[in-house]
Amino acid sequence: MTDLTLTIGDKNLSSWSFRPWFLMMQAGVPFTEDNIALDRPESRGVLKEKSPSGLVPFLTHGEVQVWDSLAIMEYIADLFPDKQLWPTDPAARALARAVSAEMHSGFSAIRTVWPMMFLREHTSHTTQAGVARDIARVDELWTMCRKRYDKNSSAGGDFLFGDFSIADAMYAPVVSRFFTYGPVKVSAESAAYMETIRGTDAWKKWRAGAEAEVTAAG
Ligand SMILES: N[C@@H](CCC(=O)N[C@@H](CS)C(=O)NCC(=O)O)C(=O)O
Repeated sequence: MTDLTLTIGDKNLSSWSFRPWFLMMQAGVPFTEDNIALDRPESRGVLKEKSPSGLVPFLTHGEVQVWDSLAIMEYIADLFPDKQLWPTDPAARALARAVSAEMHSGFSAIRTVWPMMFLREHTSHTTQAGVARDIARVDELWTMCRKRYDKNSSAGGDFLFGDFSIADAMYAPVVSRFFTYGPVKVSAESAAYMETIRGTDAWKKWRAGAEAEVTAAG
């Protein structure tokens, strides 16, 4: 198979980049990483020249270029069916897609007011009404999924749908924000889920990469 190259932004900042990188790393999909530093005088020009959408992330696979985090993850799921990156049960898969789509198109208050700053924890912040509403909805979704697909269910596992899936990658940057701007009040199921995500190898590797980038930037 032709090599996959995933182009991403700064690991400390780029929440959209985090999603497909986290998915591919956690699922053991081999890929080459390319980086475009954001928020620099030259960033816009580099993005315009290299990226189909002028944004990161984007995936290059031979002649194929895929932009947009969710489209990239769908493509990876198609390329590697054995990895079962969506739940196999149709009802669970439909719910996982709905939960992922809700993240992709919603939660604008969290995304605007609480930008991802991966390396920071317990940052002083404000919690506006919109943010509180978004937190409550995320908590509701996580709690519902964890209760439905807990260890005693046939899917059995610690992720949103039991086994690791695209839905977990969609919410990984939210987990980061909840640590950065926390402590955020969530259910016991959601709190345990956040620790599951923070305990993954992919999370630890992304964190190490973010630290290295910040150190290199001085
Ligand atoms: N909906 C897109 C959003 C991509 C996006 O907004 N990327 C940001 C970085 S997190 C970006 O490239 N910003 C650069 C800029 O606006 O100049 C996706 O899911 O990939």
